[in-house]
Amino acid sequence: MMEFYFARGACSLGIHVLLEEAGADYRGVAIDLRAAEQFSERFRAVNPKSKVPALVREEGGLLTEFQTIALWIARTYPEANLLPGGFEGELRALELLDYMVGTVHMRGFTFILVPGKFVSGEAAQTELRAHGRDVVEKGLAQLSEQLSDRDWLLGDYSIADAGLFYMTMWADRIGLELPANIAAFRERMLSRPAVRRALELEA
Ligand SMILES: N[C@@H](CCC(=O)N[C@@H](CS)C(=O)NCC(=O)O)C(=O)O
Repeated sequence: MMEFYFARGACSLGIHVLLEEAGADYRGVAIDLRAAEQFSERFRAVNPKSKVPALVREEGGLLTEFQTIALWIARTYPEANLLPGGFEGELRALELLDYMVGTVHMRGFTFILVPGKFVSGEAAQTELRAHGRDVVEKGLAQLSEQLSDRDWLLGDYSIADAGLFYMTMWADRIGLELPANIAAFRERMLSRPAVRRALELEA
């Protein structure tokens, strides 16, 4: 059976949602980031990058990186309708995910949540946190504009929405108020059975 490595409340939550949306047959394996389990020999043997999400498929082996795993799920389970139509639709979904994961997450939330990974000293960490907050606020404003008054980022529900969902959970964690349309988006996500199942599996 396919194995999905995740950490509770991490970005892997978005992939957990997509696996549930797709009705995939998988076994979830929780990695405790607080206990630095990502650096354990056991997990490094699975994913030498020491990162979640990581998906070990029955055929084709390990797949890492949020966007890549999301695309694989969408293409492997087409009946779940997780990608907008055509090449252009696929590009738009990946463009959004790249922005969310590569910029808002990696250069925003990460700097706010774990500045000590990058710089030492209180002043430098405060500065990095402020920079991260700026990136996140700009990112959410940009995503709010993209969402506009639609239910989902690209009109129909897609892999991009799973990315935005984990960002809304993280915004909550750092006490950041969401733009009104993104707050409403989060409520819509929370009413999806697949999202509720993913959250229960991570509780
Ligand atoms: N570029 C990776 C980022 C994944 C990532 O940053 N995962 C975090 C959790 S949200 C992680 O595993 N952190 C552990 C660490 O950096 O030691 C992806 O797209 O999957």
